[in-house]
Amino acid sequence: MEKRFFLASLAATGALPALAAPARPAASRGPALLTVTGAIAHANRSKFDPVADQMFHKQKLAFDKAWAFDFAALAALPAHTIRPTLEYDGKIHTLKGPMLVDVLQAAGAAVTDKSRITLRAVDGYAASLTGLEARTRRYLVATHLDGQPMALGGLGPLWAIYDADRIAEMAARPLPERFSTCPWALYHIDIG
Ligand SMILES: Nc1nc2c(c(=O)[nH]1)N[C@H]1C(S)=C(S)[C@@H](COP(=O)(O)O)O[C@H]1N2
Ligand SMILES: [Mo]
Repeated sequence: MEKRFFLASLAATGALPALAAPARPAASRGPALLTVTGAIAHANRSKFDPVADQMFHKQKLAFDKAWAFDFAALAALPAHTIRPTLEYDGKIHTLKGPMLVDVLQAAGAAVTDKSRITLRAVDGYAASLTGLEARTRRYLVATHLDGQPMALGGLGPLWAIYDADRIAEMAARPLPERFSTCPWALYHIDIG
């Protein structure tokens, strides 16, 4: 059977997540920017390695199963654009990237409205939200700010963010209180 067809039929049976690109061998991938752990169906990398996974180790995290995304894998998912006012300058900015729920689906995560999702950033900052909030707030895993990829050392390379101006509960708050559940420099998502 042709490989592409085989993968497509696997996806159709639910054996593979529908949105997942065929897993590329680790050696041909770019560095993982985002690792999804917890309630996921499949792995595309090894379990937690106390040597290679030092930052996870320092943040006292470990996992048996993980799905890692490089930049290309995230860029291959349907991109959405939002235009929220950011708190740093009070101006409207454009953020683009895949929807968080699509990223989780591509990772084979079983997300329900009650799922507990932890979004964790490289500086250790973490935000906890439910599957319902991920969906209704329409969180993006933003890859671009105002048309540019975001630097590590800035807000990137990934920023979990929503369009606060378009979420009544957030728009009602002062700017500095709208984005507390939006980690920049996102690198890890755990599904409880
Ligand atoms: N990585 C990371 N993301 C973060 C934070 C942080 O400290 N680190 N602070 C959060 C909070 S509490 C707010 S109000 C906004 C703005 O915080 P900041 O000024 O630290 O960016 O970003 C959120 N995202
Ligand atoms: Mo904050």
